[in-house]
Formats: sequence, C-alpha cells, structure tokens
Amino acid sequence: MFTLAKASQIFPDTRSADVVPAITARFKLLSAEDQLALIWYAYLEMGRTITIAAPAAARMQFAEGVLNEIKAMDFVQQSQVMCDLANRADTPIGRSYSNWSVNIKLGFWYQLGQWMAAGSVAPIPEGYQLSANAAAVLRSVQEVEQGQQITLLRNFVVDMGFDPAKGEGQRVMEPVIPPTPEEQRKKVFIEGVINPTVNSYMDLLNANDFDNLIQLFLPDGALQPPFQKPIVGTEAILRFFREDCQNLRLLPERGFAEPTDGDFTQIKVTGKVQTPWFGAGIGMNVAWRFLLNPEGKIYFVAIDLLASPAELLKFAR
Ligand code: 45D
Repeated sequence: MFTLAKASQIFPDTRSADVVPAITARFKLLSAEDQLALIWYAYLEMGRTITIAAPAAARMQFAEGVLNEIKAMDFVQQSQVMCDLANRADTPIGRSYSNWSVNIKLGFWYQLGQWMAAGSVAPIPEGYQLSANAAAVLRSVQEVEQGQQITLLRNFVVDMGFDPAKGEGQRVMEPVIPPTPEEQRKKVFIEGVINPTVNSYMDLLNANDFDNLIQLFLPDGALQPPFQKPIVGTEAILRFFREDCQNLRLLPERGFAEPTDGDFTQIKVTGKVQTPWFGAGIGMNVAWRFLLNPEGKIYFVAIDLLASPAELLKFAR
C-alpha cells in the first residue's frame, strides 16, 4: 500500500519554488565575507518595504549570554565571530549557535543587525564590493517573490555555526506558550473541501494547540516541511511543532479531495501562511498535500512553498 516514498508523490504536478534550494546552494559556495555582506544588503533592502517584528524577550534570553559576549568585543573580534559562524568554524559560539532553534538563531541575528545599524557592532565595511558571484546571487535573491526571499534568509542563517553532533545535540528552544483559549479561536473555511481532519489541522495549528494537533496523526505518520525531508513519528513531529511552529497563521483558501488506493483520501489545499516575524506583511503561497487513512488520520502531509501565485489555483487531476 502506501509507503512514505509513495505518499510523498501525491499531487505530482504541484510546482514548488525550486529557486530556493538552487539559490541556497550558490550562496553556500561564497566566502564568509561575501555571505555576510550579501545578507546585509538583502536585509537592508527588504527593510525598506517590510518590518521584522522584534523577537519577544522570552526568546532573546537564550542568546543573551552570547550576544553580550559579542557586544563587549572590539570590531575586529566581532567581525571574526560573524565570519566564523558563516564558515561553520569550530568555536564555542559556533557550538552554542548550532543548538539554538531556528527562531533563536533569527533573534540573535536580528539583534546583531540592530547593533550593526546603530554602530555598536562591526558593520559591513563601507564600500565593500561583492565578488561577481556574490553579486549574481544577490540579484537572484532580489528577483524572487518576498515569501521566497524570507525563506532564503532563513535558510542562510539556519546552516551557520558548528554542530559536532549533526543535530543530535541538546536543543535550546523558546518556552512553549499555552494554546489560544477556546473562545478566542477562529475557524478556517476551505472552499471545495469539507474534511474534519484537514479543518482541525488548520484550526489547531493556528491555536498553538499542539497536543491535540498531534492526535490527528497516525503514530508512524509524517510531516514534510518545505525543502526538507519528512519528519516521521509522533514524538519528532510534536517536537517540531513546539520548537518551530508557534504563532504561525495558516490561511487556507481552497482545496480538492479525492479517494485513492486502499480507501485512503488525498487532499490538496492551497493558501497563504504568515510567520510571526513579518505578520500580515508577507503571505507565503503554500500547498498542503494530505494523505489520510480510511479512519481520517494523517499518514502524510507535505507543505510546499509554491513556485508562483498561479499554483494556488492548480488542481488538475
Ligand atoms: O549574517 O502546516 C545581518 C510548517 C547581516 C508546519 C543578518 C508550516 C549579517 C506545518 C543583517 C545582521 C512550519 C511546516 C545576518 C505549515 C548576517 C504547516 C541578519 C509552514 C544573518 C504551514 C539577518 C510554515 C536576519 C512556514 C535578521 C512556511 C534575517 C514558515 C531574518 C516560514 C530573517 C517562515 C527572518 C519563514 C526570516 C520565516 C526573520 C520563511 C523568517 C522567515
């Protein structure tokens, strides 16, 4: 019947934003100096049209020690720390960094960016000239839609630092906030889909109600985030929800359901997702591809960042 490999092939005509992994791969070939300057230029330019929400204090406390350490250094040392992170050098700061959840990493850079702009942390040298390759990567970043741009920035940051345990180290994550109280929850409406599992999935994720959300999955079910391998099994998926999925806003718009092999049901939904970092300012175009077992439990769900807005309306059989 269904294996994970087969499940991941449902709705094969869904086009995801392949430019994101392609540009990320080119970025990784650049020197550390070019990487930092490129991110700085991209970040300054984005800042003209959109504001990043300041991270909550609860999130920043985990990076505070390292941030204060960096703030006390001179400019040469500060530049070295940033280059070491980009180079994934084995340093104490590089090791701390790799254990942080994505949002803590982003909060750390957010703070450094503020300090760089204010002049208290080493800026990118005035008049720094990107290499020809770096300039080309920057142009590619500028050409994609905003939802893809923020995904690129996030990708660039996530892979910095030094992780001797390759992701198996002691994770440092923000505290899990309590779910939204029942009376404050809103329900989504998905045109073309009336399925209690899919609707509950959206509503529970929007309410940060991860303990009930995980109940919708089969014990060996899987969730595949954009451009990642599937996360398999209750424990790993729940950990991912708690660590990376707080305060997301899912805005599904329409969908299509059909029966498939072995009395399973496959459902594709398209719509937008907002991240707490940019709020309503950036809606990422996404597809959810669900595969439900005959009892309506989730065996597989993939979240794809779509190649273009036209994909939102594509439901060909
Ligand atoms: O190096 O249904 C400086 C799942 C220069 C869950 C800098 C989901 C030097 C299931 C500027 C200082 C999660 C999969 C750096 C749905 C330097 C589910 C700083 C999807 C680095 C729907 C740079 C959720 C900075 C999605 C501060 C798709 C950069 C979520 C900041 C996507 C970048 C969220 C930020 C994304 C990027 C968030 C804040 C893409 C945030 C991106």
